[in-house]
Amino acid sequence: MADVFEPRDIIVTGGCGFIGSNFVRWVAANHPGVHVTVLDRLTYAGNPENIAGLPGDRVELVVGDVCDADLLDRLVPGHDAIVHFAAESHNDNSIAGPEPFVRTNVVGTYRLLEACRKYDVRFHHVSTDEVYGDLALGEPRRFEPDDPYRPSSPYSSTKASSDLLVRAWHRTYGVRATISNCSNNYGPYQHVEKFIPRQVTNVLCGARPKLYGTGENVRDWIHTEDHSRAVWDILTCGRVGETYLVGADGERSNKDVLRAILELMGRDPDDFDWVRDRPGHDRRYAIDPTKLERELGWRPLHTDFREGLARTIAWYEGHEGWWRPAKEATEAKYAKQGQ
Ligand code: NAD
Ligand code: TDX
Repeated sequence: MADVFEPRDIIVTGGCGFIGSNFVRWVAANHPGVHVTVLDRLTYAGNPENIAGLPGDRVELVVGDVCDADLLDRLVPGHDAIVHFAAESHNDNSIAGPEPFVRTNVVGTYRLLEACRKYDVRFHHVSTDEVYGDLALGEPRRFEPDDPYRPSSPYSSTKASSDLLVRAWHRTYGVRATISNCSNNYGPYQHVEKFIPRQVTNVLCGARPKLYGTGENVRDWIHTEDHSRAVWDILTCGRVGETYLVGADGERSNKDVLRAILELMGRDPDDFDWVRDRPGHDRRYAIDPTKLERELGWRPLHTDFREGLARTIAWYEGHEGWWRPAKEATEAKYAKQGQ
């Protein structure tokens, strides 16, 4: 294990999105001595309500763009670390319109790396297992940190590009950086465009869930709180320059997840529509988290997926005021795509 890094004043980009806001709430609850500055542009995916109610002397929101170099010059000096969650994150959106993905995910990461280089600030880059492409259904192999990059979608190719920038800024300029590549997250505050919240809120609205293609595609699910703990462990105890894969042995086909949602919501498990497949749809993701477990002693705590799913469904049932405003526009976008 590397020397322990003890940050006191961190910037969390994208801290009003799904995973970023869960991370900010987790840090506020578990590390009360740490001050968090959230830098978030508040796109359609960012919602300040996600971090509402946290103590104002410990969590501060700056509304701004990670691509804005002047803003970074004002904001970054004096902080010990940047934890970078901000991104355009939805594959289907990247297929419909890739430009914002190139801008935020590639240029935004470049600007943050330049600020870290200039002000000697530590950087943790939050990335995805999708940079490794996909695996065949049914094969035993899982992704490992040194696997080649083979991204399939505009989204995953921009995340792969940003990972490569981080690796280069570490090697060439000595920026103190770490990278985590995580599998599919689930939990509260996830936007209704994503698979699990879309299906749950469809059922709550009286609409039928929508399954792409054959429904055989496999995703490796992890509760977002386990991801938060992993990011913290890597930031504070990980070795600079290293990549850690984060996953919780949660492989399931989309069809199985959808049937579980319908069962837990008291519906017929076959009561859904098959819709047009995603172009270039990755077949299977699966993470080997051995490095994270061996080096940092991280283990997932949310090991019962069905229970986590039931609690997530209950959260959406109890927070209609949170998801309802985004639902109609999201479904209108899907309808145009035949999905
Ligand atoms: P999200 O779409 O819910 O949130 C993204 C946040 O970034 C939003 O608050 C948005 O306002 C903000 N943002 C977007 N562009 C910005 C810009 N130019 N400047 C400042 N803020 C900006 O995303 P998420 O699902 O929470 O994902 C967070 C990170 O985790 C992403 O980097 C994503 O690639 C990665 N990741 C996600 C998953 C997953 O399952 N969702 C899995 C692995 C990795
Ligand atoms: O309505 C749907 N029906 C359906 O069958 C939707 C929205 C999705 N799907 C399928 C596509 C995928 O196989 O469900 C699976 C999950 O889809 P998404 O929630 O869009 O996630 P995915 O494309 O796997 O990417 C997610 O995990 C990795 C995040 O959105 C990324 O940000 C992260 O990097």
